[in-house]
Amino acid sequence: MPTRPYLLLLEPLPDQTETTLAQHFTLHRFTTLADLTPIAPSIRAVATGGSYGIDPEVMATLPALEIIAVNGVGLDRVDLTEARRRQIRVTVTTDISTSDVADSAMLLLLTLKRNFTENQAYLRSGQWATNGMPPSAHSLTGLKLGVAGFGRIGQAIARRAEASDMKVAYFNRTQREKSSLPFFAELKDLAQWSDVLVVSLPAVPGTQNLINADILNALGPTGVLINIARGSIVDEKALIHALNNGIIAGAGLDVFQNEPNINPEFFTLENTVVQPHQGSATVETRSKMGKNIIDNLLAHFEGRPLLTPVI
Ligand code: 8YV
Repeated sequence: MPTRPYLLLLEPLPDQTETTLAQHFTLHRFTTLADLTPIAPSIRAVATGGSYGIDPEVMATLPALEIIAVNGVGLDRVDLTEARRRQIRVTVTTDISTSDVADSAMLLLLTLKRNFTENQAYLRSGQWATNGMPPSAHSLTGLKLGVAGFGRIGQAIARRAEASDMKVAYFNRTQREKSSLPFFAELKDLAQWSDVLVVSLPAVPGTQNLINADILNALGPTGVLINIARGSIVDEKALIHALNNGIIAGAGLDVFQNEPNINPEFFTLENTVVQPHQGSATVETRSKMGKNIIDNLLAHFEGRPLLTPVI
């Protein structure tokens, strides 16, 4: 029987996914470069998370690498130029997480607007019986929601916002002819128009710190920012300043710079709701993403076309 190809796991996958992978591959879990070095020449495949990617240093130590299967849709931490140069195939979990990530944007928005966190704490501390009702929250109905980045996830957020009776417009690199929603060619104009600005842009060099002080000023003192894309798209210093000084009203954040060692200011900011990069983290979606990883890797090693290739 031929030896099973060596697969380097850079980020843990669901148990079931790892069990199936172990039936077809010799798994090696990444710990340190030193630990990887002896086995590095044998590694032919990598499985990694979208937010984890692969360090250029790690990629450089794998001379036999043929394929990188990304457990996500973000490619900001994979050097695609180098992958192309080395003819390494790259796959992503196209469209599998779209609905969950879009739901996550609405979850953050509703949590913020409807005072969910405060109301739950209020009830649990027994204040309902002693102090009566907490202060009323704010409605989504009629608010203007601007989607920055109108790809699959941005469009799914727009559909959900429309179902919540919000007005929706979008900013994108190019106008989507198929959409009848208002298009803004300038992000600042969209921010000015919006009560809620949702970031669903890809993290590419051109979007780094795109949500800066200027955009936050345009969003204004009643505006809120929701980010379910990548931390690198938001200038966090400017965001923290804006949140602390009433330049914007609040933020709902699933993603941060330097995850998981995020800026500790986010631990205590009152007008902010946060979660640790959970957009696609449901059992159902993660299991489908895991299947996509397995199917792409098996297709590659069995000489069949990849399911969801980027390269
Ligand atoms: C995951 C993601 O949290 O799709 C992406 O790019 O960031 C998320 O779905 C991530 O891939 C897990 O590391």
